[in-house]
Amino acid sequence: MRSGFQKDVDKGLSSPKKFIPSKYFYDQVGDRIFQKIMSLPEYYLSRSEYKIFEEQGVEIAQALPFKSAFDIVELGAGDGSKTKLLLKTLNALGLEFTYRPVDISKAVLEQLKSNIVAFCPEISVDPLAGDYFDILPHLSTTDKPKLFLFLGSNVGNFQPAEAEAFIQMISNVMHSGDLLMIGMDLQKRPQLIEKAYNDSQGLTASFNMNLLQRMNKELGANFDLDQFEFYVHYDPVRGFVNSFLVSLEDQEVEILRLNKSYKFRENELIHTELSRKFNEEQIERLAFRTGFFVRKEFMDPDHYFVDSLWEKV
Ligand code: AVI
Repeated sequence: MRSGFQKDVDKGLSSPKKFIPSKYFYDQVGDRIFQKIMSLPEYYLSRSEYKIFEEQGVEIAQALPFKSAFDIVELGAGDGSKTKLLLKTLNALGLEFTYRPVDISKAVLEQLKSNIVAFCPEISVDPLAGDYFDILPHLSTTDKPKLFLFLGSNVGNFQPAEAEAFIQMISNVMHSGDLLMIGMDLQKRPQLIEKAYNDSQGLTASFNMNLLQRMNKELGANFDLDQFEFYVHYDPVRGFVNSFLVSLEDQEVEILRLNKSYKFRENELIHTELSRKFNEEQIERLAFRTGFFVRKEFMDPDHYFVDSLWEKV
């Protein structure tokens, strides 16, 4: 049977406009490159959101209406470095909650749990291992109020219709009065945004190129990395950063595990990622269309990034 990666690569490279979903950036090498990207001077996103949690934890706590114990369910928690700041503040203010990070990987969750417990042993952590689609429906059966977290501008990596469908899926398991906090990167000076994805050290380029390396390693492909180039473009009208790998010549690549060859024309593009930037109106509209109203917004001092707190109607 074909793996998800095999199916997605075949689908993407057989399409008239070639693409590979950006979720495949994150193998071990990709994870390491992404960690480095987050420390780049140009990549303001992580720092901006970190500042929000560092400086506005008390205000976030004050915006939570829960009168009894509640669950904090985090989708895509990563290493929890931002979330633990918030959890510590909520705990120090005497709020009673259980932190329930959701991830497909048990190993990631174990690591995350020990990070949180080492940072603040009083926090109760109850990880949920599995696919979002399997886990979410079970959550609606516990009657505790819930705060969902979907941070880090991860929502920006979905196409607009997919983002709406994903939020709708979360909304469907929520009860009236439950909350969802979404981290979104805001539209700002185009040069600043473009630089975050076109860094001087070429880390984002390697992050993209790693997709080719990953296909070589895992699927027995024979991509010649010198025959592809990274290209990124920000469209300030739509708020879309689109990343691509460009074929530098007419070439044919064989992928052994797929028993197939794929032709690339000179200058043909493989779309690798959308990193969407939002404005206020789009945020309000997305909230409204998925059954929420915007309760409060938390921004960093430069107003680069927002953690938008939505209440389920
Ligand atoms: C994970 N995600 C929000 C990052 C972004 O900014 O779209 C991934 C990334 N791609 C290039 N640099 C960082």
